[in-house]
Amino acid sequence: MSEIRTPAALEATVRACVEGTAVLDIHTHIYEEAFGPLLLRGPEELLIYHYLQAETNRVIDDLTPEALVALPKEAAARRVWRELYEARSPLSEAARGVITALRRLGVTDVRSYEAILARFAGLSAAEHIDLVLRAANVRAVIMTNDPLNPSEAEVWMAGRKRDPRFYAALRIDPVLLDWRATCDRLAAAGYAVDRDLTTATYPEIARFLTDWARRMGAVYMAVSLPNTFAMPEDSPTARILTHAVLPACRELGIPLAMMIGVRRRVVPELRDAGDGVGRADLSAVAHLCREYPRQKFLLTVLSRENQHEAVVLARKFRNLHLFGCWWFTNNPSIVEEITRERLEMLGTSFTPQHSDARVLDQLAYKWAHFRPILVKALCEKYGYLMDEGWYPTEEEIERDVRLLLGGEFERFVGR
Ligand code: HDL
Ligand code: ZN
Repeated sequence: MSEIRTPAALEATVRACVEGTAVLDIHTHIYEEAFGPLLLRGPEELLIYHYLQAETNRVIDDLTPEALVALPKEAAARRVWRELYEARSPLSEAARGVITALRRLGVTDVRSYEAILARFAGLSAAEHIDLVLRAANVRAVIMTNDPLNPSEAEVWMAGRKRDPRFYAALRIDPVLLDWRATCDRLAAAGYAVDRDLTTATYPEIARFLTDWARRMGAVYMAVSLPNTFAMPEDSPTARILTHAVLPACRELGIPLAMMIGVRRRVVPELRDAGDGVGRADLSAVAHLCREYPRQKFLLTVLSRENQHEAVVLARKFRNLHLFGCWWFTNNPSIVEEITRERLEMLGTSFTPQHSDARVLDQLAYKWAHFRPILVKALCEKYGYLMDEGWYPTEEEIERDVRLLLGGEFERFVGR
C-alpha cells in the first residue's frame, strides 16, 4: 500500500479520490423519468429556481413579488438572466451555480442566452438524466416523494418500472404539520382517521405511512420542521410523531429524517422563495434520540447558529446521522466551516453534503462547488496526521471518501 508522504502527493490523491468517487445524493427534489413533467430540467428551469427569484426580486421595482413569481417560465427566465447576468455579475452562489452547471453540461458560450437554450434543445429526459449524472459523478439520488401529490401518486399507483439510480424518501410534512387538512384526504383514501386524533386514529395514520413507504421502497421518511419544533410537547405534531410516525418507522426499519429550522412563508407572496430561517431548540432531537435508542434519525439543520450544537448531538447519539449543508447554509463560506467542525468531532461518521437539487441540471453545480471544499478540509486533516508521522495510503483515502460520499449513510441505514 503506497503511503502518501508529501503535501503535493496528498493534495493530488485527495482531489483525485473526491472527484473520482461517485456520490449517493441523499436528499434531492428531482424525479426519475417515469414522473414526466415533475422532473424539472433545462436552462430556463435553472434560471427560475426560487433562490434566483428571490435575488431578482431584490433588484426590480416594476413587478410586485407575486407578479414576478407568477411570470410564465420563459419570461421569468429571461428576466432573471437580464437582471442577474446582464445588469450585474452572477456573484451569488445560486447565480454562479447556473454558469457552472451550463459549462459542465457542455455549453461553450455561457454569455449567449441563445447558445444556452440551443445546447439543451431536443434533449430527451433519459439523455438529460444520463448527461447530468455523468457530469456530476452521482451514482444515485434519493428523491422527495409526496403521496398526497395527485400527479405523483398516479405514477406510483401505475407501478411503472423504476430507474435503479433513483431511490424514494417518503415526505410526510402534511401529515405532521397540517393534520386538520390532511385528515380528510386520508379518510377519502380509506383510512379510518379523525380530526380529533382519537387513539384509534394513530394506527391508521401509521398504516397510511407503511402502505406508501412499501409502495415506494422508501429509504427513509422525511419532514421539514419549523424552528419552533419542540419535543416533548402536547401538540398534534408531537402526538402523530410519537404514536404513528415512529411506530411506522420501527415497523419498516427505516430512519426518520428531520430537517429543522425553516420559518415558512416569511414573505408569502414569494411562495417557495419566501421561506426564511430561525434558530431551533435541538433539545427536541436529544429527547427523541434518548427516548428511542433503537430508532434511527437523520438530521440537518437550517440555522448556522445550530450547526455546532448539532455536531455535538451527533457525537452523543449513535442513532443520529448528521447530513448536508442545507439550503441557506449551502454557501462555500458556511460549508467550509460546517464540514471542518464535523470532521473535527465526527471523523467520517456523517454525510457532509446533499444537493437538494430541484432542477436536474443543478446536480452538476451543487457537487462541483462542494467537492473542492471537501478536498481542502480533508487535506488539512490528513496533513495534521502526516505532521505526526501517520502517512495515509491512497486506499485509505479512497475508503474514507467513499464513506463520506454515501457509504457511511448506507452503513447507517443498513443498505
Ligand atoms: O423542505 C425542503 O426539503 C427544502 O429543501 C425546500 O425544498 C427548500 O425550498 C429548498 O429547495 N431548499 O434548497
Ligand atoms: Zn429539500
